[in-house]
Amino acid sequence: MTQAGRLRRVLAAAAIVVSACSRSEPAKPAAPQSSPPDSSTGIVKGRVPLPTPGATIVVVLEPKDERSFPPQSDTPVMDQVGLTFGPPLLFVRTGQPVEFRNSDATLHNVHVSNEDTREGAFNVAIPTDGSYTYTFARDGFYHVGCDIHPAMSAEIVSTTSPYATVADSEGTFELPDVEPGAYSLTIYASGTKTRRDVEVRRGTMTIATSP
Ligand SMILES: [Cu+2]
Repeated sequence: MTQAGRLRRVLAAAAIVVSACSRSEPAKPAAPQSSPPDSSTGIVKGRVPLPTPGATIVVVLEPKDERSFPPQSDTPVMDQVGLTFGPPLLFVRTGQPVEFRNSDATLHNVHVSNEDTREGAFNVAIPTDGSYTYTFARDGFYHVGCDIHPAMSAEIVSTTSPYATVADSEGTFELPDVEPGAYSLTIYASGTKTRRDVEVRRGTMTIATSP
């Protein structure tokens, strides 16, 4: 191994030790690693162990204090194309409109119910090229189905907070542009819910998560 190669290896090992230590201590102001899109906000990253391969893990960051967020600039859309709902998982904001479309040459309906309470949100038929706009009144996970084609299904996650995302196939997630402050981070994985407090600061922070 070359001198430079050895040095790189030592530095990499040191970086691992530093990051391991910083998890158990109060976070120190981190050296800027990369420039966030807006330097007054934070980027919250983390990795969640996948309970099963391909499991859907939803991560939601909610402020501890009462805060109002600007409305969405674009209306989220759930379409029906080729006897399939798309996207299979849609994030929407509670209290803001969502558009449901039918781009198929066949009649569909959209039947939405709360996954926890089983309470129906709405059930409407949507003809070809038609659309229906609905505003979710409560945060939650919603199941989307079409009674005419029982194989069609999708999920909607409605949150008041704009900071919600889904982890990738490795369990990695990233929430950009987070206003600094005290938050509660909730991880939904295969029917389980874990919650922890997070103090978001400017720059990039990595959350250590346990199974
Ligand atoms: Cu259908």
